[in-house]
Amino acid sequence: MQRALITGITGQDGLYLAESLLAKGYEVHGLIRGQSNPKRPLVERLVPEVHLHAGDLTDQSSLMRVMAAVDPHEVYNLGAVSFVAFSWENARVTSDVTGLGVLNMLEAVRLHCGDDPRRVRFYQASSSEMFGNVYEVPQRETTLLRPRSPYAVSKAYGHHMTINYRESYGMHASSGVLFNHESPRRGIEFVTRKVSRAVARISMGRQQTIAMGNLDAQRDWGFAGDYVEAMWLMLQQPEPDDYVVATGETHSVRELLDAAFGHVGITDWQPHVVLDPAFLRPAEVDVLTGDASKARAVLDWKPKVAFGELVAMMVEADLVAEKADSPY
Ligand code: NAP
Ligand code: G4F
Repeated sequence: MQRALITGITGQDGLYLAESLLAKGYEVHGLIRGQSNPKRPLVERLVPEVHLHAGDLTDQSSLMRVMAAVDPHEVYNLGAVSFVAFSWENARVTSDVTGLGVLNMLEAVRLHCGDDPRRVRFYQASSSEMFGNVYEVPQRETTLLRPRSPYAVSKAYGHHMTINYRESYGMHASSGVLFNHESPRRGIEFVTRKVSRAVARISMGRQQTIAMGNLDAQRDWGFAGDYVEAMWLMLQQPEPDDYVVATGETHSVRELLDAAFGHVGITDWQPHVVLDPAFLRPAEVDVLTGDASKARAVLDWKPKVAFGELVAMMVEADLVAEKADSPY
């Protein structure tokens, strides 16, 4: 039986990946941090078969202990401080977890592998945010990085460190440069979920307005369930590599508002949206568009859920959750 270890098991992607690997017959292990993690009950309810192990990406010895206990065939490093806006407020913590945490995990894997550097296959959750103030459109694996936030700088460090460990030690270490991917499980701080939840509440009369930042920002938004399949496919390849994972389609935050409010029959959303400078960022990534043709050609991967379906799925899920008074 294949064994996988997932860091970031309590996050959006960790949960989808765990479900996907369990369905493929894997024994799945997850790293969970903190002495009483508030998301533990959620993980235990959604994926009760997952074995949870205490550890933290900033605590090297905890990672080595978990590697020894699990002896995994595959490691998916999804753990991170992942909210870009927060990364300016806690740049050091972001660097420690999202940046140096990758080095800690790579070292734990390398030392566990001993004389056989390919004994464990490693996936690093890199990000399209690394492209930042983009050098070219669309962005592909060879596009130079120009990160614009402490989060993106930390991800760029983890990305290059993953490549360096592959080249230095011959490890099977791959990096997925994933563009924004969303779902009903997305944290409520991210723009898609913030909008889907507010739209559901506004349509039910529970809320009147939503405070927003830059409506002109554009993102290449896909569905998280599709993107975790690409992670798995990368580790099934004979050789490790880096892949862009994206839809190739870009929409503005304004279009997101059109689609979400439109789904509940509100065509004029202006009265419900208040612009609040508190949600503007010190340095913005204006537009991201990915070219996933390499993933298409090598991994035979392509997204299944389109932007309109994704927004509808998220608003529907929030309507159900609000009606049940049990937001996810
Ligand atoms: P998420 O929902 O924010 O999940 C982040 C996970 O990291 C959580 O499980 C969190 O655990 C864990 N974590 C935070 N600090 C940690 C620490 N010190 N030690 C161990 N684990 C820690 O993120 P996501 O959307 O699932 O994304 C998964 C990964 O892909 C992240 O690395 C993210 O940066 C990257 N990524 C995401 C996207 C996207 O659009 N979603 C795109 C590109 C790359 P707690 O619950 O304990 O906080
Ligand atoms: O949803 P966001 O916070 O996601 P962002 O910054 O693109 O980062 C996400 O995707 C990355 C991949 O490219 C991941 F690596 C990262 O971990 C995370 O998952 O913001 C999207 C856009 C931004 O341009 C932001 O300025 O929406 C704009 N925006 C406008 N008003 C807002 C708001 N974002 C948030 N969160 N809240 C607002 O009120």
